Amino acid sequence: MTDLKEQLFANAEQWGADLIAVADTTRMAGMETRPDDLLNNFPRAISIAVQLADGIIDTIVDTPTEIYSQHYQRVNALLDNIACRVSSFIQSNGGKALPIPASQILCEERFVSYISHKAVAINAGLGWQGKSLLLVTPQYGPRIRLVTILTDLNIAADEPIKNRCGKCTKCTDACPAGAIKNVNTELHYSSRNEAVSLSACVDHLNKVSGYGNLMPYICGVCVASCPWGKKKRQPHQGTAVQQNP
Ligand code: B12
Ligand code: SF4
Ligand code: SF4
Repeated sequence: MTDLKEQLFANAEQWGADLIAVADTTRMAGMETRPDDLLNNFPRAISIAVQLADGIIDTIVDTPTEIYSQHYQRVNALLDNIACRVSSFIQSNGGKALPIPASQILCEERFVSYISHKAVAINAGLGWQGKSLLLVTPQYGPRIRLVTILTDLNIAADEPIKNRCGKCTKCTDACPAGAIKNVNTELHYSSRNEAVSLSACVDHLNKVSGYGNLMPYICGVCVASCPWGKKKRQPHQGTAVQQNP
């Protein structure tokens, strides 16, 4: 009989996931969530990534583009769709599921959501937290968007992977707001401001987005500049879904 985790991963891939892995939520104890007890009764968090189209990301040189804004919305919708289907699968197999929206800002003073998708992805080993604060994956660099499904399903957790930023300064050099501080981390920063001046980033986003056909709070320069996202894609080998050994 196929293992439940394998079945879930294969289904998620069919529904549009490019990367998927499972985090042990006890590793995230003490992390800020809304509400505080969000992770109680959810020992696992499934992290899913959908890759962004290179043709779109390459239109971003130093400012967000209208076509990026559209793509951003479509990929968020796809992620929310996959998360709903994964939740139904979990519940049909006797588990409880809580899908976290791909992109919902709950407080525009502190800029937080229910839980950080990046923190879940780091702890599940989908990638590492780059100097830009973004989740950088070996396969697509930061050219992905993320979603999370919390669950009590009894599935094995995956392991975090090592940071591979090294001496690279590309995102620091490219950021039009001078917000990225070129500080590295082994697993994750203790606070966002350790790596990025959040106020400089937000001020810049307020200048360049949120009018005309541009969604608020988009920029994408740090996403576009990372060399890990510019590597030639490997041909699809039958499974694009990552499962750590
Ligand atoms: C609010 C928000 C913003 C705010 C604040 C950004 C920020 N860095 O937090 C603003 C508007 C500025 C913003 C900007 C951007 N955003 Co934004 N944003 C979000 C949103 C909705 C919530 C983030 C949140 O709650 N942060 C709270 C803080 C506390 O968490 P954090 O920095 O993510 O993680 C910290 C801790 O959790 C800690 N951590 C990790 N593990 C552990 C374990 C323990 C025990 C502890 C204590 C801590 C810890 O590590 C981090 C410390 O820095 C998420 C979606 C989501 N739900 O995650 C998208 C998200 C982070 N944004 C995203 C993107 C792409 C962007 C932009 C590039 C804009 C754009 N789309 O063009 C910029 C990038 C700015 C940057 N360099 O960070 C993507 C990131 C994808 C990726 N590859 O990483 C996300 C995940 C959306 C998605 N569905 O994919 N964003
Ligand atoms: S989103 Fe733009 S302003 Fe903010 S850190 Fe990235 S490149 Fe800099
Ligand atoms: S551009 Fe370089 S330093 Fe920045 S996240 Fe990518 S690899 Fe890390």
